[in-house]
Amino acid sequence: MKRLLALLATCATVLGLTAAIGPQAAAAAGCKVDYTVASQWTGGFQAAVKITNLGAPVTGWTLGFAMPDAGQKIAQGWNATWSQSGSTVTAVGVDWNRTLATGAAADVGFTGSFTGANPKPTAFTLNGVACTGATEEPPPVPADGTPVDINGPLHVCGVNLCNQYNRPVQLRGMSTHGIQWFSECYNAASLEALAKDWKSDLLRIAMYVQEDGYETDPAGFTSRVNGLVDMAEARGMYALIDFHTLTPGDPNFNLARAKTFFASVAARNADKKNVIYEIANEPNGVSWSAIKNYAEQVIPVIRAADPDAVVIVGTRGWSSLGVSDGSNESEVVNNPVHATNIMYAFHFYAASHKDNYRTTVSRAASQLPLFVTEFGTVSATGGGAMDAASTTAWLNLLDQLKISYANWTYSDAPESSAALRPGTCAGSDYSSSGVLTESGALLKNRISTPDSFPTS
Ligand code: IDC
Repeated sequence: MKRLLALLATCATVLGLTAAIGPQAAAAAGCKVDYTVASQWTGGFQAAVKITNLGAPVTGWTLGFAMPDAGQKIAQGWNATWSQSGSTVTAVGVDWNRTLATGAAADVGFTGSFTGANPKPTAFTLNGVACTGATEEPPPVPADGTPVDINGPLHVCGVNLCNQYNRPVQLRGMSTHGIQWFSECYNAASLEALAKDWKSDLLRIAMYVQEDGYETDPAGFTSRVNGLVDMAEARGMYALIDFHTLTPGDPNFNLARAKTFFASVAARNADKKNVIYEIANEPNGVSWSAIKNYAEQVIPVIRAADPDAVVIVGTRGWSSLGVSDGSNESEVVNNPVHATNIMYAFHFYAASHKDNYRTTVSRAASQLPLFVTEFGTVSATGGGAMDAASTTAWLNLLDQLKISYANWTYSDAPESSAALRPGTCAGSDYSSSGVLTESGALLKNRISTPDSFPTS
């Protein structure tokens, strides 16, 4: 035993030195250590030590603790490079466990000798930080109340959407289909399910202008939009009023209609906390300067009636920031709309728009306030197979960047982008899992997780 301990002491010095000059490990804030005496015999014992990283990921770690009794000595350790100096014990992660993601654990252990009662060590450090078993930041406690109760009126702060505490928030929700076609899908039961079961933060109200939409009955469509704003408000959801221009792609074609419509809805809803205006769904076949010109005529009309609401401007190439037309966000960055409290729309369809679009959004998000007012889990036709992997990559990116989104569509349209199975809106059940399509199930799963809205 003496020889073994002497050998260990020599190794400890060498290994201790190696650790000191080795690559610097990032500090782990937040860790938990479970120390168990797995077995014990006369004068000897075996300990199992589980180290859980509750902080940021680390690419190297050093565990430190003190043996509580002078007679306790480590003999042989595994899964770490162990050393002991007096009562101070150090274990350094080895190749196969030195990288610990948040929440990941390393199991290490050793055999040792003892002379007294063999008490267990109680205080541990990981990369110098005390392991209290607490995470780096306590997980967000969902605040009570609806999204609108908690966040109040919204505004743009830097590149983010901010709440009444001037803190960035991400809204996650659903878009209607064209309300001229699917009005039976938007009723008390369906909106109740969206607010309570889906925990949706917002409802986008897609009011087509053409295709039997607004242009056929301006007063009727204006009143239907207002009715849906009220239904969303009553359930604590934000309402995104979408002037759903699509064909023709030049929003200036509808400039006069836009001015009439927005003057009316902005005056009527000016005192509400929950309204956001989206002035042109998807400009296409038109230059950014023409879109900007349209925005600079419509925004003052809204501001005259409702000075503080957030306004979202569509972008070139079907709201792709120009990417679908071979351009990119620089045309907007270099020539932004002259207005405050505005954001820019970005749309994607996960099966059609992938890495190059994601790269653009990642880059643009540090320069432009972005809002994904529409996206699909399928192809840009609104049909075809759902691309779960691309959808997940997109939603993870949007979560990370705190970019708000609305999914196309909360409807029972006979196309794979719809969240509800055909026939759902003829019935009264919007809550059971049986009414969901594959896309609906994925989205409900994603949207219904707790929001982390800051409240101070
Ligand atoms: C699609 C609908 C489809 C409808 C078509 C034409 O899903 O039922 O027949 O519009 O009105 C968009 C548009 C959105 C499209 C959607 C899917 O904003 O109106 O809806 N899409 O094609 N941009 C990219 C895809």
